[in-house]
Order: sequence, then structure tokens, then C-alpha cells
Amino acid sequence: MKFSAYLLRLLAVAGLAALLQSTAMAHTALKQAAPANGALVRVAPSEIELEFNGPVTLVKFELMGAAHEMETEFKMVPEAKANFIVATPGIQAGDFTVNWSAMGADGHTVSNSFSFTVDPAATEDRAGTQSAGH
Ligand SMILES: [Cu+2]
Repeated sequence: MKFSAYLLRLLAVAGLAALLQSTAMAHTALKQAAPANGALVRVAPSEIELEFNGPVTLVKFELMGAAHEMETEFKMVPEAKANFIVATPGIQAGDFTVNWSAMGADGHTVSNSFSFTVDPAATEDRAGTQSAGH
């Protein structure tokens, strides 16, 4: 009687631990970016913000302008974190694509990209959508 109650409690604890672990090991995804995917902004951003769904090591951050790579202040750091702000001093008007790769807690490296437009002549900003992970 006492033993089976103990066993049930043990099973409940093990189940909870497994649940917590599977949450922690979720695949890496970009939760949001600013500017967002598909966004149109009238003022050129001096930095780009990335927020992932958990701590990652950002191994690549490449900003492409029209047919050429733009300067950024991205530096790979070994510490995993969820939020990154990369200074992008060279952005002016035009179409831009960010190509990123991030290694998550599950050990997988995920690569994706998103694009936005800077157009000072536009009548209003467009918010864009948040990009999905894998
Ligand atoms: Cu994964």
C-alpha cells in the first residue's frame, strides 16, 4: 500500500521531468525580429534585433543588400542567449535580407532568413510577419 503510493509519486515526478526536458529541447526558431520579415520601414534601422525561442549560439548573421553583403558589427560569442542586437551602420534605402544560423540547446544548427525594405518615400510603415523556425 505504502509502496505503490511511493511508486505513483515516482512515476509522476519522472513524467514531469520528461515534459520539462522536452520543452527545454524544443527546436530553435526565431520568435521575432525587428525589422520583421516583410516589414517596410521608412527610417533605416541602425541595428537589427533577433529573439529566439530559447538560448542559442548565433553562428552566422549575414546582412545582404542589393547583390552585396552589408557591414554589420556581428561577432560570434560562445555564450548561448535568446536575444541579439546587431548594429548595422550601413543601412540606407533598399531591400535587405538577413541570413542567420543558430545552434540551439538540442545541438541542431538551424538556418533561415528574413527580408525587409527601407523606403523613406513610403507613406507608412508595414509591420511584416514573424518568421517561423523548423
Ligand atoms: Cu532541432
